[in-house]
Amino acid sequence: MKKLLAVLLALTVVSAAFAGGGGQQSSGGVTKGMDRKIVMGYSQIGAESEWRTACTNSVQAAAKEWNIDLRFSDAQQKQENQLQAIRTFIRQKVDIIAFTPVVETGWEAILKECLDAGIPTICVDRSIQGSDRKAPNPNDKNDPDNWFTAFIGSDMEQEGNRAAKWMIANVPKLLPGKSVYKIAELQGTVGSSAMTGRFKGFRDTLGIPAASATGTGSDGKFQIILSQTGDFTRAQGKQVMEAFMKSNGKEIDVLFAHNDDMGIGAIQAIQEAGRVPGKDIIIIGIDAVKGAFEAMIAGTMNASIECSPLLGPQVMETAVKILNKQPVEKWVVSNESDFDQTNAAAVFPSRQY
Ligand code: GYE
Repeated sequence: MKKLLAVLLALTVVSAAFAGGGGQQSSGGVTKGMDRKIVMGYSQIGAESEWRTACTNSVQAAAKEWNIDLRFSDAQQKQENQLQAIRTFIRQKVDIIAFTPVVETGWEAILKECLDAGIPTICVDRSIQGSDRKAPNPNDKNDPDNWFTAFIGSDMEQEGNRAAKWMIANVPKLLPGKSVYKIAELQGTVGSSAMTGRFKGFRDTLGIPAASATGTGSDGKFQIILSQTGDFTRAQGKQVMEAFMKSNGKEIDVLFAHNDDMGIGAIQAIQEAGRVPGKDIIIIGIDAVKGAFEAMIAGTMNASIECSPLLGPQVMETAVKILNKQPVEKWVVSNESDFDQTNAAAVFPSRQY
């Protein structure tokens, strides 16, 4: 039985490391900007949201475009699968490794293994604990910013700030005549930088201590009454919102969802509980995916804070620079906007994801 399990596990690791395709067969030629074809191991988190699918598509398309041999691995949301995939990449002696850490902690050992093997790493989208993504002291081995070469992605804390700012500017106009607005929050995957950053940024702008799940902002007008994780998925967003509607359905004025997928799932739960999403309960999401635009145009969602998943081209460009020993920014920040019902219809046709 044990042997059988070991064989099965080995098979899953191998297939996990090669799942996803995306140009792993070398089709010859050289990588753009290089004198040879380079191999990139890529550890993606999974396919939990529309955002993630758009990110994966962007990475796979960009690898083709740059003629990079991409070994793409889907971790199905589990850190242990990511660690196994990265170890496989080290064994295969790939030229460079890119990865999105599902949660912030638990990366020191594996990243040091990459350093020891002389394989540079690019951290994509989510960051690791203790990293401020600024140039570290090269002699301080304990500074997490020394464990990877470059970070490419958004400022999650700022996204939380932007969501709160949109709420402060718009909710009193949409729901006039209230002295306190009660907020329910759907958090992303617990312990991921996308969740911790958005959680903190939202509270900072309102003047609520960053460590408290619930609480009232400094001007007394906004109160977070409920906050729970929906793990960034539509299904769980709906489930948790159903529970929120049961316990506090009549009180909730605003839903802040750490991503659009959970907000979209929650729309259904709100309708099923007999309230009108987008009117009785103002919904603010993050990502600005197609589904959110459709909901904004239909009037069921109110705003979405853009977080760009189109990171592929920057990942490939940065990889080539690193391998050519050219200087790269420690943090390549994405360019983003905010959208709501006033501009959704006009912008929708030009959206790429
Ligand atoms: O917002 C969410 C996804 O890490 C920025 O992960 C990403 C987040 C994104 O599942 O939809």
